[in-house]
Amino acid sequence: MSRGPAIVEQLRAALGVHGVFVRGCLSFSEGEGPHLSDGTSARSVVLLGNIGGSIWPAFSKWLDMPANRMRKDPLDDWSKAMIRPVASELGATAYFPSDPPWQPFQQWAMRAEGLKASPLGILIHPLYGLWHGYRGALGFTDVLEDVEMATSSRHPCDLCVEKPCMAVCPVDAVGAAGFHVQGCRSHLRTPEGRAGCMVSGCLARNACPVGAGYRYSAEQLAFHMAALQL
Ligand code: B12
Repeated sequence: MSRGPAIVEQLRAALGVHGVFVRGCLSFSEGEGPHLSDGTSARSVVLLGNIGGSIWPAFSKWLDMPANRMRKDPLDDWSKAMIRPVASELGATAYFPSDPPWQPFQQWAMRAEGLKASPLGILIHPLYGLWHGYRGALGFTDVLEDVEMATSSRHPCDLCVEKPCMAVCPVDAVGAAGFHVQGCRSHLRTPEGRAGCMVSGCLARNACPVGAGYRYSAEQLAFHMAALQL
């Protein structure tokens, strides 16, 4: 019997209280997966992440503690503090999205959850829209079988005729040519950007009609925008 279901259960029990969800599981053929801490290649990866503002209550409480207020990358530090202990219990190698070398989290999510890219560059989920992200992933030496996870082949952007995300960016940073990072960042430093996107979040992301119920709170939006501007 595969240990997959027991691992998923243990992850849910350890991380669910922090708002971190098991998002998907994918397997690799020999030598194709990311490096494990023992130097071999992973045969499976389990993706962990937030759905809507699920992590915000636990993370903001942690961030309020005096020892955490001055951290440079608090969300990365928090994610590591939550995920590393359970990775160690399971004998898994933990990967984090912002740690170099960047692991292909979005490719993994496309494979594990069937997600597709939105015009913003971030993946759109049929239910959660653009309001989700990845907090870490765990690599295992074996293929985890019998793990039942939801996947979707539907691309919500195909059904969206108006595509409001592509019309609202004041500096056209979101367009057919992809996301223009410098244009976005320069705008965020202007008085208009500081009073607009920096306060209420990326206008293009906010304009997406999919998963509006999972939208981040004003506080969380401002936190992510501040991180993007750095
Ligand atoms: C570098 C990076 C950025 C750069 C983008 C530079 C660029 N032009 O590529 C900057 C700092 C600008 C950025 C911004 C944001 N990012 Co970013 N970013 C990353 C990071 C750390 C590495 C991407 C990468 O190169 N991976 C390496 C390659 C090998 O992996 P890959 O899966 O094959 O790569 C895919 C991406 O490169 C993607 N891609 C191509 N062009 C762009 C452009 C943008 C803006 C993004 C986000 C992705 C993207 O296409 C590739 C094929 O699938 C990833 C984490 C990760 N490890 O992947 C997060 C990540 C992609 N970002 C994420 C997010 C949420 C954002 C922001 C919304 C955050 C914010 N503060 O608002 C913004 C997006 C701005 C917007 N359009 O609204 C999420 C996306 C989740 C999702 N739903 O898909 C990730 C996965 C991090 C996470 N913790 O979940 N990001």
